[in-house]
Amino acid sequence: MKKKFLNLGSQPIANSFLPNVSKKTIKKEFFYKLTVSFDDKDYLVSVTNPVNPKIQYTDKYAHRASESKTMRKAFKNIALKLNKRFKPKKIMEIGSNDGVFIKNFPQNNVIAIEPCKNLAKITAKKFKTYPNFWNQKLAHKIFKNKKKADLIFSANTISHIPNLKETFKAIEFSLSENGIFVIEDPSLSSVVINNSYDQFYDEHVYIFSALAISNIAKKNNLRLFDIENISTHGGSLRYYICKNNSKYIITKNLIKVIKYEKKKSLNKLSTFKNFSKRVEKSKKDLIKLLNKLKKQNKKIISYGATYKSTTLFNYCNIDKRYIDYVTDTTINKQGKFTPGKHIPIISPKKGFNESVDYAFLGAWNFKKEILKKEKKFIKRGGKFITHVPFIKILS
Ligand code: DWN
Repeated sequence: MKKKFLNLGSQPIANSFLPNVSKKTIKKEFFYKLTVSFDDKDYLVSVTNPVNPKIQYTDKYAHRASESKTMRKAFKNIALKLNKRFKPKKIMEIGSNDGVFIKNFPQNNVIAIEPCKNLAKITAKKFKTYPNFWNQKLAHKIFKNKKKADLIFSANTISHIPNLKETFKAIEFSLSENGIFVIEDPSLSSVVINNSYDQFYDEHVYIFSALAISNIAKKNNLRLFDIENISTHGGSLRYYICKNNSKYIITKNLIKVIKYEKKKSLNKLSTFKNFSKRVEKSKKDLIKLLNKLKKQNKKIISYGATYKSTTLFNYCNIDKRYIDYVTDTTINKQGKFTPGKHIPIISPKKGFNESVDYAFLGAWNFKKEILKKEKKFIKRGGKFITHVPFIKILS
């Protein structure tokens, strides 16, 4: 039974960056009540009332997976690793975004699934691309009476799909006998430990745990056989799933992770009720710090127009009273305004300059890459603010 444990208030669609802030544009903005629930039957943590995917994944989808060096490197490494371990001949990626993963494979061996038409157009130039949502109908269209996939990969996508039964049934149909399904998504343990409540937004219908994924796989004639902790997106889990009667046996690492999650009580509602209290404290502490810095006439910006910071700004009611503007390297975000709080987004070239005293880390999951890149800012006394795992000024 699903029980609500977190209320993040009225939220816009996380990637609905506004082209302008005219009354007409603002009037049309869509908001929904974002609450998060825990299901004590299958241990799934999910957005209680998911938003219709058709209003999320449009032909103007903003996120580009290849925007950060960290992710380009991460996808290259996993592609090499999967190639070496499983030697797949037929590869499919669900949620191929701008091709940052599939570009590491020979183009004739790859099928890309990407419902956002502006992104599907990019991969279609080189790879067989289906600009559709993943479901059983599409799976039958691609694989019926054809060689099945040896590797199906999906990063930061399966957690975005409300109907897991439909998704996993379509996967089971599409996999070869010893084919493997590899997914990676932000991990529930990292969200709880980091207090990174901004990982909850309309697209992140689920924040998975190994316990939950294991349950979903079992219900669909599949099984989780291996797992890896990875550092991307603030701490993610990479799940290795195969058909029930496949040759792969459960690894020691998976047994260890399942044990760890039980020790962290990720299968108990009380864990998430405590988490919710820490989220409320984080909001209070952040506003207190921003008020103090504004009283000292400090200029504060936000670094990275992330979907995550949409949740945080709207939950904490942070707007231009605190944040002058947001800088972001993604061209199609520059010149726009953040969803809900309408803070202007400009290029780092234009906005990350001597006038800035503090930069809130909207893209905290790239802290290492950013601190390395912005050494000059830090040297001249500029400071970063983070909320993960608690509110602090990075010295
Ligand atoms: O799950 C999702 C993740 C993978 O990407 C999607 N649902 C949506 C999106 O979420 P996000 O926007 O929170 O993702 P990122 O990758 O944390 O976004 C980073 C943003 O920061 C990008 O817009 C690029 C920008 N950036 C920057 O301006 N300077 C990033 C780096 C590293 C930089 O140095």
